[in-house]
Amino acid sequence: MSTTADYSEKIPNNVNLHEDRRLQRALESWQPNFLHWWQTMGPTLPTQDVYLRTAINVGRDGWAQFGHVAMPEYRWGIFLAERDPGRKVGFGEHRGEPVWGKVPGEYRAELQRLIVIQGDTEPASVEQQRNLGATAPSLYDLRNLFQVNVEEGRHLWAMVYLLHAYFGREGREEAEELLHRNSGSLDSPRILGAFNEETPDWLSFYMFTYFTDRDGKYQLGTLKESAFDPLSRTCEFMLKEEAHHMMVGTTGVDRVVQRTVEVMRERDTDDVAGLGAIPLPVIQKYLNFHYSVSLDLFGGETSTNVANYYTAGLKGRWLEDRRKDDHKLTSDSIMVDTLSEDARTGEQSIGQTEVSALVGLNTDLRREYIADCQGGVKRWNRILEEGGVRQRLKLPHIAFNRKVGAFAGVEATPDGEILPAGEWQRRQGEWLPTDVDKTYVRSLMRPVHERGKIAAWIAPPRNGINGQPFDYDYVHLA
Ligand code: BYC
Repeated sequence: MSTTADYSEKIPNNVNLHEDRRLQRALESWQPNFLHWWQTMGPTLPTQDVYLRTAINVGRDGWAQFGHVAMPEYRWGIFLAERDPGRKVGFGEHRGEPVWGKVPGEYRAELQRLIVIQGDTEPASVEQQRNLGATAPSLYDLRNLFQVNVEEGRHLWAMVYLLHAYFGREGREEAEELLHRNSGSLDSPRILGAFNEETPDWLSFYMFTYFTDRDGKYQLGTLKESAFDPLSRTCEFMLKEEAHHMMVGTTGVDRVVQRTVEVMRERDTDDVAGLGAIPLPVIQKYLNFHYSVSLDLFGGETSTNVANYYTAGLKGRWLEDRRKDDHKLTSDSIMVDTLSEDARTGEQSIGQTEVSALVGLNTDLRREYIADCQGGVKRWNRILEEGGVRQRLKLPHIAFNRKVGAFAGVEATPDGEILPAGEWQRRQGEWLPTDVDKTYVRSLMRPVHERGKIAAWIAPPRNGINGQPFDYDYVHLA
């Protein structure tokens, strides 16, 4: 493997694709299907070119180049992080053994499933965001949207490479299916719930890139630990690109909050609806929605799937090598959130219960994620505080609006109070965006496609991209 990508090839790669003609041919025959998918399901706004980052190298210094690119000609490629020849399995029953360069027969089905689920999310997000270009608040934001989109496309390539290279005919069939399932489709929806939701406006986009892309960060972090070395190295490189997606979400919400604070101060009112900014209670409702659907992406609080993945060495923990235990967890336990029912009164309450650490691994990962999400809320609240505003944003309770896991069967408030079904129906508009809220947010979504200009509902960014100023010509529209 070389660290620099070979761009003379039809498919840029650093995996010596030319040495395996069969694989190269198979991927080259998938390529037009991918491009067809991009043209029909990808960004709808016509552009001439976009100032994009393209991965060129996986080495430590300088891994990407920037330049104006016509999007359909973007060089989607296959990049794996450098191989560590001495790498050993870090956890589970194979701990200490050399990592695997091929898929062990006994773990084939599980590995394929994990790769397909991961692969399915990438094109799904592009589909969800396809119409946002038409309402971008600035050329800077438009460029960031497209950067996220092309990189999610590349992440699809990353998973398709693994399917083609290591899973034979079944892998090739799964790669086709990744282009056939579509976000929100009634007949063949995307696999995970959050990826069938709409991203109809830019507040949703920033919340999605903050909360849902962050699930991606944590899931990729656990797959990076995998004993299946090609998966590990693929995820390691994807995480590099993912950092920009996090930045788009974090600073996007920053800028919305910032602008709301400015308008609240200028007009000396909490009620900024009608004044062109997004009211804090609406921001809170969007946050509640995106956070709760993203919590679902971690699976159930307890899961035998995840216990098996860990024991087999397929999927580790977040920062596995920093954990101070035996990395096998066969005799450890963990407290997980649970719903219990009073045998006498039938009353339900939220509590905790002790389970084997292995079956509680989804909870372990979700906790790492929640702690990270608190960081965003803290910084948004700092903006409120510095702006002299007394309201604060917060993460809703873990049981709020859940469709997967222990709390799927109950309705709880953002404070964790369990509600009778009728009351939830009546009150959910206090906590989740209503049609009125969504219509208001959408009414603000008018395109600002002029260089150096920005929509009134969001503050400009502090920094441009790659050292360029905010008023740079990031996108040339068609
Ligand atoms: N929706 O045993 P359980 C990203 C199913 S995001 C629908 O608790 P497990 C990105 C589950 O499949 C990261 N179904 O689940 C972000 C199982 O079905 P079966 C994506 C769900 O396996 C933004 C059953 O319920 N990567 O990269 O422990 C933009 C019982 O569940 C859901 C991954 O997720 C759901 N939310 O954990 C672009 C990594 N949750 O077996 C990209 C790979 C669960 O009974 N996936 N189910 O038929 C995994 O690690 C695991 O499969 C999951 C689920 C964490 C998803």
